[in-house]
Amino acid sequence: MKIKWFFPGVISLVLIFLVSGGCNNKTSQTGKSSRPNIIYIMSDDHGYQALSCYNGQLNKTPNLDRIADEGVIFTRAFVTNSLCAPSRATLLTGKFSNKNGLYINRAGHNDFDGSQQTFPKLLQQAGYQTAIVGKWHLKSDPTGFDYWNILPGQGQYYNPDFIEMGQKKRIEGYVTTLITDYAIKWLKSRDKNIPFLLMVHEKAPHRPWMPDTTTFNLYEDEDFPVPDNYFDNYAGRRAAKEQKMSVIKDMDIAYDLKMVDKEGEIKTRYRKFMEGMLKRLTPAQRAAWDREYDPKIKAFKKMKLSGEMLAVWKLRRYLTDYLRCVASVDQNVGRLLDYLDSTGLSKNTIVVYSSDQGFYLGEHGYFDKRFMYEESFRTPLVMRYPGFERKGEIKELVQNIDFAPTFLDYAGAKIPEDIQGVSLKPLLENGNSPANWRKALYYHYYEFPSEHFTRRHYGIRTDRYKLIHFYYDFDEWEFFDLKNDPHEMKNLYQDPQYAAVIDRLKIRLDSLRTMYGDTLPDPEYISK
Ligand code: SGN
Ligand code: CA
Repeated sequence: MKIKWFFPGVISLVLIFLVSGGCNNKTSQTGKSSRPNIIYIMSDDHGYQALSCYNGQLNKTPNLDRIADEGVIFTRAFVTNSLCAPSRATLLTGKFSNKNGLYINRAGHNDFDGSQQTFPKLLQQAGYQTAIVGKWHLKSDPTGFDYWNILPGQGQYYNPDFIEMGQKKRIEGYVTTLITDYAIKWLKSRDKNIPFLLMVHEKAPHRPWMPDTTTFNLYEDEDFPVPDNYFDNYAGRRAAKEQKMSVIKDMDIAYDLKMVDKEGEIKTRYRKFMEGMLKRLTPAQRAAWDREYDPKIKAFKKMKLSGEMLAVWKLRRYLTDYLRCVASVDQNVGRLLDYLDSTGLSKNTIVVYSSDQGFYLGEHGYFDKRFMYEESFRTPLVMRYPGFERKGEIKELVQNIDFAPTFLDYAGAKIPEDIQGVSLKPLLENGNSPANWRKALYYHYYEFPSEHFTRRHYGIRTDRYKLIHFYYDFDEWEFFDLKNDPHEMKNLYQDPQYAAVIDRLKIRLDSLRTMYGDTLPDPEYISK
């Protein structure tokens, strides 16, 4: 206002133009913008096997499929470090862990340095209003957001606490619905004259997979298919064998699978944690919960399962809860899409759905993530925007370092040199894929020793091959020919037939490490 009063006429128009971001901005004098809005939705631990648009046989996700049907589906989208906090830091910065400083989840080490450059800050500088609702998991308060309303830590499924701009409050309801309520509320209250970035970060379907009572009718008695490698013997793969994320051995019957019997006869290591979570439920929620689980508990106790029968029961019990959590995510994404359609926002809004990483749904006998094997290295990624020329499947290798530059590119903002990802715009705007797209991906996982005991490792993946180096307390390489062995069961590292391929891959791996600046030994603090 002051500026207008002080500099009348043409000068004030020029100033408004410059203050609002200059030529890149495409903001008209009325304040209306042709730059797209961006809604980035990220779930937590949603494996691509549990979206029907990825030909998943497990469930139906009509609303997530709608994004893919109206837009694009990436079938080779990957993360840099398959763990929550590191993925979030990569998303915000467009950089690998070794550059953004966030390597692991462990308490005390997942404080994101919020003073560094992030894409929401750059969008703000370019004239966007920015907001984030839902899981944050980066310890330090969000920076670069005009509005934030986050879950503390991992958050709770039922009646969760939210921290809204620094104020903590317990809110009654189911987390996925509440996050969507807040997202829509913010969309309604925002300044309608300037473009926005809204990040919607789900808690679901993270462990311990507590479904909403409204989904209890789904997947009852469903005989989910058991993956071919559920009973993997891990021959030739020591790190794959020595983990602690086995459904059979490590999944807790009371905590993970909700067999908290009233008689207290089912005594497990983590039972008390589920008991604690159930205390949060209102009497009505608890009554609905008990109506669902009590008969299951009774039947389970009666069956006295063991061996293979118990193993398969555990997997199906796990999948039922997991997929019910996914169903809530799908329904709530539908609510958000309906809101965008009904307000006309769909016309000028890029909608992205992804996860912080993939997840094992029994493949290799696992739950959890962390490994560079496909199920957790990959992540679902679907996007829609009327401005995309490309439709359908995109097979190019993309990674979560690419989000930041893509969003900046669409906003017409400058992409800083130090961002390590590349904009996906050339893939989305042309009918054909660019010839010079990346041909190999780099990965580095650090959190060991830790909860699921996944060894530190780094590696390279090309269209066809994968080479992984496990290091720290032992030194072992794994090599897979994904064309012949898509489920990564045969480590061919010692196979002389592949010696030349492996030598070449090692050279490419070294050059990726150099390119991404990841040549130093792991930072000292991780070892403590
Ligand atoms: C919790 C889970 C782990 C999970 C990590 C990281 N245990 O610690 O199973 O690997 O989160 O998940 S739980 O008993 O607390 O459920 S991440 O998505 O945040 O990286
Ligand atoms: Ca996660």
